Amino acid sequence: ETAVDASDPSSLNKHITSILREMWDLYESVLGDEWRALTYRKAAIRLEKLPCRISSLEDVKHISGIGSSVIDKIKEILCTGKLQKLEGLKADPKVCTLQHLASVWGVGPKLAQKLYQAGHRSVDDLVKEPSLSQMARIGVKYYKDLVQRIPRDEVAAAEKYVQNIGEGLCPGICINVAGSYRRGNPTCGDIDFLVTHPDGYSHRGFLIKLVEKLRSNGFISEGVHCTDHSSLGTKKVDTFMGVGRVPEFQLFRRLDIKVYPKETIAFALVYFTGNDVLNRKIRYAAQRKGFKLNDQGLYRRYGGKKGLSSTESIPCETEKEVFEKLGFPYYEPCDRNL
Ligand code: DCP
Ligand code: MG
Ligand code: MN
Repeated sequence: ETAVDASDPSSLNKHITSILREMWDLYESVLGDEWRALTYRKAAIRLEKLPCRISSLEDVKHISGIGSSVIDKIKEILCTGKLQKLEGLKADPKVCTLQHLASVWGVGPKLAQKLYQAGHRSVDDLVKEPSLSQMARIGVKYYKDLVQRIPRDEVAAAEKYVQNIGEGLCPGICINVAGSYRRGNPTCGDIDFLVTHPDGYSHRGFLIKLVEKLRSNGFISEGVHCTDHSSLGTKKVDTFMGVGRVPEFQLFRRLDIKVYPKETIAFALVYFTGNDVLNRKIRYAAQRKGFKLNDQGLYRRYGGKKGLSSTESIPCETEKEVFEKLGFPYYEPCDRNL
């Protein structure tokens, strides 16, 4: 029996949600089945918000918003304490190996399959694989560190450090960590820096200078600097993805740095604060209202759901404005863990 912490409603149904979460993770990161992953994810998060413990089949009747196939799985968990389907997947040596390979940064479910077919069975094997992308090679090299979660105080130290370096290179530059850190999570998977400049032009060419400086002082160890075709974006976004170590800390961490002009920073902030489930909801709300939303803007759409959209974004200076224009209720960052 799982211990129940009365102060935390999400622990009330851990006996069910821990299994649903395992299914979610397997489908998403190992089997590459996003739809099934989302189904389990939604169910797990729904149950984690229930104020009461589900302990009998009778209780299941009162859960709303979960499809019948997952309801059946919840019933099975209640009756037997486990889920046959999960037991089967976990007992499959191929699934275990795929899970191990896909836990490398830069290796997704598809590549894990390919590497498996090429005969690889462990992350150590991958050192010898010549076809790996630069990102996956970094993922292999720093594997042991990158699987560790990052405590908030380390992210805070990283933010302060990079802010100082940035200010020295370009006065007034605005650098903040978004992602799970901004949502207030106790630990983070990576550090997501967002950069802009209030004068509207000094952000240009800044990323190269920043990365160069952070490399020379040993903060950044390795990484890839690219001009990203952002999600459906009309313009390109200056991006760095790599690995670094915060001064006074031990482990190498994943770093993402993205630079946006000030006109688009509100949209970027919404997108990179996430989480991804909220982003999906907001995008969907935008679509219903005849808009298209991405990390760079909010565009009016002509001619139905798949129709063309305007190339000029509707201006928004703050996150609140973005939510408002969509008629979407405003959520504080700490309430964006959907
Ligand atoms: N994002 C998204 N869809 C994706 C990937 C990312 O909408 N497929 C957005 C929402 C995320 C944000 O970008 O919150 C940052 O991406 P991360 O992968 O860094 O995720 P988080 O910071 O939310 O979590 P973690 O602690 O795992 O880094
Ligand atoms: Mg992150
Ligand atoms: Mn990230």
